[in-house]
Amino acid sequence: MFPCCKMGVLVASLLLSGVANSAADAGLYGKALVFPYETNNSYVTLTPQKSMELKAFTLCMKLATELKGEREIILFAYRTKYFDELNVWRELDGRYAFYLSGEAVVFDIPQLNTFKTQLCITWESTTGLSAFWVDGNRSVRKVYKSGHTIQPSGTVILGQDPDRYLGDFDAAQSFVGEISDVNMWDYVLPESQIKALHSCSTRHVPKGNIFDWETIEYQIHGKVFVASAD
Ligand SMILES: *[C@@H]1O[C@H](CO)[C@@H](O)[C@H](O)[C@H]1NC(C)=O
Ligand SMILES: *[C@@H]1O[C@H](CO)[C@@H](O)[C@H](O)[C@H]1NC(C)=O
Ligand SMILES: [Ca+2]
Repeated sequence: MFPCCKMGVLVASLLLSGVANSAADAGLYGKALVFPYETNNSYVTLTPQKSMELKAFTLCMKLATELKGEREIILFAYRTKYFDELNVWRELDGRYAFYLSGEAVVFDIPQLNTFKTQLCITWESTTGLSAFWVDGNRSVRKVYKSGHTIQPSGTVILGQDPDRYLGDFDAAQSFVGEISDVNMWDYVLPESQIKALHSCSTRHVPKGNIFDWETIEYQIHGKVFVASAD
């Protein structure tokens, strides 16, 4: 059985790895990041394998949270010095959105919940076609920011929304729950591969060339725990 298929029931195997400014770690195969508290200082930075100057992407992650109601939740933040280049949110009104330095494109999809949901986002600059995918099922497509290029040399953060590089976090926007299987490609994966990722038949899915959860380079700040996914 592949670890990606196992539900993240938290047992006693929590490891505290929250030493600020510790050296980067690598590889989270079979693991989940647990954000147990609402804080303004706990987060994880991810180091991409290649430049994030992007004219297309597929971003996938598995998320579980019990946050609900009128609450913004940051799900992914990629920020350069002055701009939010790619931020993914659950908005106050419960819809989901991503922002490419500017206004958002907003989608009405099923809510995240206490069980793992595989959320993917695809975007492609030439057409601007964008979509959210929930457990392998695609939302309606929207046209957003055609011709745009995401800029390189920023930092990816899980758990907090940086209003400046890299700080001004707001606990009321932080992520509380579990994140695993963060994978990202610099192109749009076909539907068959996004569905295969969800059903764990990943043999024919190329590994993420920006982030690959099996080898991902990450650094934990504050109270974020690495736990076995099973
Ligand atoms: C962060 O949270 C702590 C504890 O709740 C609080 O004392 C502090 O002022 C907060 N810092 C910022 C920058 O909001
Ligand atoms: C996705 O689609 C499948 C097959 O159409 C369906 O069984 C499943 O419930 C859908 N999942 C979600 C999260 O909508
Ligand atoms: Ca903010």
